Amino acid sequence: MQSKALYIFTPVSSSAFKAGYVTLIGLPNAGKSSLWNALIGEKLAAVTNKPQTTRHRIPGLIHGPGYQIILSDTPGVLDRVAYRLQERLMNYIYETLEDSDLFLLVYDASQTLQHHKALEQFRSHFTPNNSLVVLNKWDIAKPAVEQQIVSYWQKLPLVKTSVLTGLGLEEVKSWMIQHLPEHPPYYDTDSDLSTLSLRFFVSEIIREKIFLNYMDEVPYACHVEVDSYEEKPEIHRISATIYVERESQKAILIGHQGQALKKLGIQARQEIEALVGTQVFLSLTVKVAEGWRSQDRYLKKFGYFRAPI
Ligand SMILES: Nc1nc2c(ncn2[C@@H]2O[C@H](COP(=O)(O)OP(=O)(O)OP(=O)(O)O)[C@@H](O)[C@H]2O)c(=O)[nH]1
Ligand SMILES: [Mg+2]
Repeated sequence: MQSKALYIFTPVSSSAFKAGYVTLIGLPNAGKSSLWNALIGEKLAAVTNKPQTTRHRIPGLIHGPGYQIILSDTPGVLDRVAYRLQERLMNYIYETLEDSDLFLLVYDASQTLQHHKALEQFRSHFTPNNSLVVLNKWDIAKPAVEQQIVSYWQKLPLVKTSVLTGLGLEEVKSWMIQHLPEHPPYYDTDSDLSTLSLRFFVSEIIREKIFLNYMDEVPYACHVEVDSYEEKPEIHRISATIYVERESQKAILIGHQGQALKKLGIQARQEIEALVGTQVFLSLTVKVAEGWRSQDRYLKKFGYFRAPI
């Protein structure tokens, strides 16, 4: 018992320390980003009711006595890609399949298994030692889904979760800690919640508000770049550009007499202020980058050929 207490309260030797890369993987809209935020303990990743909200691999850090988890959120798995951007998003998933220690296979329990076939392509990567099936949205689950998923995955352990009620989140965390490999920490144990920059998360807040405010294809045609970020103790001055694919989308984004863009700006500013804890001045510009989702030159410029910083 004594040695266990010692293990918890003193810096552990590198051989006893557990650290590893855990990836949330699942179909669009399953609740991966919601789970990521809940497990990290801060709302940083964009969450919306529209599929394909997440467009990057987003690493978050969870530290505790003797362990460090690098938890990656990922874009939803697609069974078919329609344009070049989606191809790049799937690449983030292939990357995690190669370099992750553990996987959380996230299912939307309010959908039938039929809906989940896209994960089939990666089936051979998931074993009882490295994967946990997470049956999320249990608060609105279809009763038959549990049995379907249990018989589909057979030997994989399964936890029912609800981000809304908190059900199962501690179990998911315990499973991760238990299954992490012994490894020294990859990052300082007092480092921030993510290895990505505040600029990245600010652009994600703006993009999330676009997803929440606009219909149909418009959110999918938007990319957000933070052009400048000036940080003073009393105010953060941020200027960002929203790129769209066509002039008609620019008009929709701006709205009659600029009202739609103004509303978007207010919502984004309020959430950024809550995140940084100080006053924010946010200036938004809309530009057209003709057909950017299908063109490598734009995708490179917008960072879809590398990890975000
Ligand atoms: N009822 C309920 N809704 C949830 C739960 N978890 C997430 N949601 C909702 O499900 C929707 C999708 O959540 P996200 O976290 O954006 O899903 P995602 O898997 O990251 O989606 P993509 O990024 O598009 O792949 C949002 O409207 C969430 O509020 C849950 O446990 N219960
Ligand atoms: Mg997401």
